[in-house]
Amino acid sequence: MDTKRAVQKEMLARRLEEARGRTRFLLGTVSDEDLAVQHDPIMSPLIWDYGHIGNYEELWLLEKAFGRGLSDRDLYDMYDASLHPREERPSLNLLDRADAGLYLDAVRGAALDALEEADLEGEDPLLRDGFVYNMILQHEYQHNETMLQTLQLSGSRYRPDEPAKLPAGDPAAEGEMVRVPGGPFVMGTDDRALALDNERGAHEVDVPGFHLDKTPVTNRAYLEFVEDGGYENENLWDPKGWAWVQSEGITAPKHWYQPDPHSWWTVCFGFDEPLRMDAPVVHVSWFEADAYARWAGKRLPTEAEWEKAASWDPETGTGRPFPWGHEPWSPNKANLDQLALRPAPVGSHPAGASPCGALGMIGDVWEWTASEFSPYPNFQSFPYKEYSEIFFDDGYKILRGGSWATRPGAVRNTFRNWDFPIRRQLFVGFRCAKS
Ligand code: AVJ
Ligand code: FE
Repeated sequence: MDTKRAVQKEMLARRLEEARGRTRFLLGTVSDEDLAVQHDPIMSPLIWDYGHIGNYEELWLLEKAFGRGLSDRDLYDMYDASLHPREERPSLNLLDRADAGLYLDAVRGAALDALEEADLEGEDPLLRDGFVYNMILQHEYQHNETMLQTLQLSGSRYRPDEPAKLPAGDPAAEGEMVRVPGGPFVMGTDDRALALDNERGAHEVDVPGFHLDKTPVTNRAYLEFVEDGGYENENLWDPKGWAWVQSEGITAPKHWYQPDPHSWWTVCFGFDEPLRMDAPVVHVSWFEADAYARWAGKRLPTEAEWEKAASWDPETGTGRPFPWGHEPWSPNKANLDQLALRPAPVGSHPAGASPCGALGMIGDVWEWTASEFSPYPNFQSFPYKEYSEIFFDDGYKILRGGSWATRPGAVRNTFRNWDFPIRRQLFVGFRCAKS
């Protein structure tokens, strides 16, 4: 085996170990009781995520890529997300922490054995360039963020021993807009090693020139909308959004409250704290983002506008994988990787600026866009319809850019996330655009 392939396999093996370390770190903070409870009807019990991470690895890596599954069908069935809606998951006979731990170890041992023999240069598109390994890695990263959403919803106290320190913000960046020049750019990618099916293929899109907020909307700006009666003004809302705020009695972002009529506080992983005015607003629905944008005389950017602002370098006429360029993430470029527990003050990562000068495109908060989750031209489902295809054109809105809770290997300029427009459990905010 040549050295390049040996190094590639060694890197994949290390990443698999590193990912598992994070999964176990997150679960290690949670009591057995909290692991088994369903904290919210839209989330799984954390113990389901744990077993599901192992079963996904078994299904795609051992069974599909190598034809060497270990478990019986009942176990596959139990952890198949498309067979069991979340409300059913607590009543399944799930593996407990100790048994799930043994199961994940058995799968992982077999996965590493298989990696030694894998032909990463052959014709099999699952194995070629390590695609299936990268897919299961990203799956574990994605569930790590889901697990943090569950912990935040649970109200249980969660605080790692050493939270990551965040740099100071730049007050001058708040409220500014940058200009993105008009013209065609290349959206999406043809990459078949890392990219997931919905990011393919690369295609030209002509995006007229527009202005984009330099940073995500802050708590300070959002509070002005709240205090200006934004939640009582029907004219600002999409009709479905208006029906939603009315029926749910929604008057502010999720987790906000007023301990007295003059102050606004929030709950961050079980700890009460005053709102940090210079940080992006988080835990807002698409409907709230859309209403704020109308109030501000702006609109949400389309998905194509977002990607062009994050990636397109007019000087070279090419796209960048990350706003700052081709280099991998480092902590000075963006607030990612889960250990800060919150978005940073806006303007705090100037080294992560995109070519047009937009800040915080990756990290801090996911950003709602105006666009529906739809396939790109020439989309081909791979390796399974349940990753993307079954969700297309079904009322999901696109989110871009990852959050502080996203692992660095799970986000890039082309990455597409999606959820329903009423959802607020995500670490999600937004920024506005103007034609
Ligand atoms: C891409 C985040 C929408 O969590 O629902 C996890 C990813 N797919 N397991 C989700 C996913 C299968 C998915 N999102
Ligand atoms: Fe999953």
